[in-house]
Amino acid sequence: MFQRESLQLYFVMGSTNCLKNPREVLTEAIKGGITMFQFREKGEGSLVGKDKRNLATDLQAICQEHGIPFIVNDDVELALSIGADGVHIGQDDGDIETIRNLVGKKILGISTHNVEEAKAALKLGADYIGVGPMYETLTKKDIQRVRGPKVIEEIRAAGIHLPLVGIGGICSGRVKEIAQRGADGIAVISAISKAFSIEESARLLRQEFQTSQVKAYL
Ligand code: TZP
Ligand code: MG
Repeated sequence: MFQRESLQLYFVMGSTNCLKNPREVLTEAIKGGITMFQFREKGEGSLVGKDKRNLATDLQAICQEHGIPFIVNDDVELALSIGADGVHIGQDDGDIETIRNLVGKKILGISTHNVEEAKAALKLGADYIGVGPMYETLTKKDIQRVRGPKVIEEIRAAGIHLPLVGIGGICSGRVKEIAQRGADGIAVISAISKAFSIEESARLLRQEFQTSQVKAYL
């Protein structure tokens, strides 16, 4: 069963986001307190085929060892073949209803940008939604316009209580305004993957989130 508490500090990454071995990066991030992990192997220079699968299964094993849910971005086939805990998809990653049926009881996360998409995700049976981009980011090139944390408030005001994480450009100092608007967590790539101390960065982000979370939607 998926628990919204798992979203508190959702670390997303693939090999191209890392300055050293992604296995080490993930291990340190777990030590620092991440609560969920998404394998997002995409973009220029990313691994494909066997190499991608090998990295996925290595990272999955690390997550399993520590009881951290392991989610695969986009690649439903990979997720199913290795027995991942779930899949995360965007608005353009195929027919969401079909994917919901394919993944069955596994966790399904959907990227959304506004109230309409959040409503649709709820209808289609998403277990959680990612909402963004909260801020400008250099990590993803094809982002839609920045919405800011306000969109979280709009989604909650529309009566949508789905588990929700903010994503995009989130770093220490920017966590409070997301937590206070009713998010269940933050999803981050570079603030953890490129940190000087990955463990410390994760610890700080989790602490910042926990101290300002508003639990109005539990
Ligand atoms: N989706 C919207 S913004 C983004 C994704 C995957 C990138 C987030 O990366 P960072 O480094 O946390 O800004
Ligand atoms: Mg996608």
